[in-house]
Amino acid sequence: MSIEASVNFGETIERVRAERIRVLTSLERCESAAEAAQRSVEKRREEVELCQAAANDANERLDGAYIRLDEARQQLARMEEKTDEDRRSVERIEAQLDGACADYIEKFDVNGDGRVTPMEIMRSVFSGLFTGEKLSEAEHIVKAMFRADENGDAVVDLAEFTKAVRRMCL
Ligand SMILES: [Ca+2]
Ligand SMILES: [Ca+2]
Repeated sequence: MSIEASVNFGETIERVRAERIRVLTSLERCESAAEAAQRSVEKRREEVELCQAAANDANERLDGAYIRLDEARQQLARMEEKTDEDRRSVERIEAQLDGACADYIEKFDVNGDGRVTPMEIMRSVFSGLFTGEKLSEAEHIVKAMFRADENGDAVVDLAEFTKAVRRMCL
């Protein structure tokens, strides 16, 4: 080998060595970058799992809330149904009471003007509507009817009578 050739050979070896070092350094950098990326991916996966667990938990609680809401709605519907029933029942009782009041006024109302005077009540008493022990009941009724005379005109009309009876019964 000539001197020139051996110098060239030496340079070539140096270049190859330098290139090898450069490639190895680059490879190390790539490996550490890959490891960092791997760690980052694992961290992200853990975060995603935590988020999923939180979402599942929230979903379960939401389901529970929906069930409770549904139960509350059903209960409310049952209460409304019951309230309607009660209202209808009260209306029936009121209608019966109003009918009974009208019957009473009619019974005492001798001249048929829709109002009852003390004289008309007394006439009913003496015409045999009330006899014997029923007389004390008649007195009680007369007193009650005078109490029902709200505007003090000495007659009890159907409105006054109905109001008084409702006050006593409802
Ligand atoms: Ca009358
Ligand atoms: Ca009156």
